[in-house]
Amino acid sequence: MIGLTRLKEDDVVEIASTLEEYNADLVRMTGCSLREIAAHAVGKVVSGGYVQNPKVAVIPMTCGQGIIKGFVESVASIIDYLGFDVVITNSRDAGGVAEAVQNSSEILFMADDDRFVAVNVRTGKVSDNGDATGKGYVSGLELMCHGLMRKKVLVIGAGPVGTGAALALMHFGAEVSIYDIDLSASQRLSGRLLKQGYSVKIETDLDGALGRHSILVDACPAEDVILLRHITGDTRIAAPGIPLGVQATGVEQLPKRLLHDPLQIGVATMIFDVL
Ligand code: PYL
Repeated sequence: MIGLTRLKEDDVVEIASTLEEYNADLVRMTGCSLREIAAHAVGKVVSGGYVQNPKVAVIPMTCGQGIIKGFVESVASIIDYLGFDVVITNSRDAGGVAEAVQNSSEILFMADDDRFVAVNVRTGKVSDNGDATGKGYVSGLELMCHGLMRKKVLVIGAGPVGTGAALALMHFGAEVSIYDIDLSASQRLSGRLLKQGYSVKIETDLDGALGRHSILVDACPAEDVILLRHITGDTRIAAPGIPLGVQATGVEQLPKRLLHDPLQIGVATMIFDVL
């Protein structure tokens, strides 16, 4: 599997300080807050407070390519913004896990180079960032489009995020087409969905497919795949992919119709996934 795009310090450095502004953007684009989008993604109703307010710990992991400066701080800031009691452990790796459990944290967040997970140590529930990001972005897209029932949606990228998005789109009743630069990846995803009773159309010509779809999920790690000429007045884009796949001149055409962030929607959906 192609590894996840590894975030850089520049991708996360401004997250904590712009959460309020980003949340206002989400409300403008979808009518809902980050918290409401995440809860909608996992089918949970959001009350003002939470019946249970679990303690959350975010654990730095030094394995593989190691720490990303600002990563755990950004994750913790999103969780704090959503109203949860969150700490970053002083220890890292196994020591961090031990510290979190010993300080009675119920939900642990940690990421190595291959997986970013949230685990609920009380219930055993696990949420993977790829799947949660796909679900969370589709939730925002569904709100932005005022429903996706029987609407054609093109998913670009059949990796973990694209897979989570395709499953969520099926849940919302959309007609899903999938494109991946690796045809076998599209075929694997199509086969997996067929086993769950869903059929997706496989696209092999991205340019043609972009000409035939106005609702898009950019779940691939490439730049400039969605060009200005592909964008119309009806275009709506959920773009979890890092870096952003929409050409810069196209972004200007989409002030309120493009969802894109490096971590916020994914992390918010993860915590609601394991509550
Ligand atoms: C979770 C992100 C979303 C996109 N790519 C994923 C990524 O960058 N993964 C690597 C995360 C490494 C974190 C490092 C730390 O600071 O704890 N181990």
